[in-house]
Amino acid sequence: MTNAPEPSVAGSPTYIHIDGQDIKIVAKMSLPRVVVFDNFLSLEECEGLINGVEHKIEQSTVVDETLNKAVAHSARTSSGSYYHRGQTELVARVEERIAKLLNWPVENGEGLQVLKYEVGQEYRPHNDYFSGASSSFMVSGGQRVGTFLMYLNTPARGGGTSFPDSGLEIAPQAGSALFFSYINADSSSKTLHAGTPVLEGEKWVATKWLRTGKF
Ligand code: PD2
Ligand code: ZN
Repeated sequence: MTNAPEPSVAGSPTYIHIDGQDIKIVAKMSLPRVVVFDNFLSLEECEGLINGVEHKIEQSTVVDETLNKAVAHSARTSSGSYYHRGQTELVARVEERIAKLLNWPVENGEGLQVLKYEVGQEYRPHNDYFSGASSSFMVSGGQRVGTFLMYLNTPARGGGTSFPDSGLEIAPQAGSALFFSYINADSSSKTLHAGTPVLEGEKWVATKWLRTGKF
């Protein structure tokens, strides 16, 4: 293991095979550090992750580091829910696949967050790392160093994940996944990003945040 999550894409393989899943490497970028994958999840796995939380989704929150708690905010209009790490056989299998793909221990990952966006809903530009060195969110696991975002369905229009500093936008496609990392946890990582508004249909994603230490 290295000191940062990173897929083994040196040498430009077109596929990475993990436990019977042929994961396609679609695109990579060095700054921001971004790698896009297709066929990370099967369609059955996408449906399973949605079905497991659909009955209990609630208005999403954002981290307020001043109040030291998660609060509702107009910048994030989606709804969502969480899985604890290893909560179901499916969740454990997906987490194991992420750990192998990114060469990063399962124990250094937060539980999976699942988000649902309806037409007009979005997640405005933000960073996933914590800005305050003394944030209470860092007591367990330390700083976030990477994000692995899995697209669970394909909205008809809109709902891409954009990186405004570089003009990059990833289109959501069921089963595909976006990895980006920010080892320095500051703006030099160029990982400011947004979930653009869904224009038609709905969008479901699952996010795994990766920490420096055991979470
Ligand atoms: O749903 C997205 O595309 C998105 C965009 C930005 C999700 C997140 N951030 C996140 O979960 O942090
Ligand atoms: Zn984010």
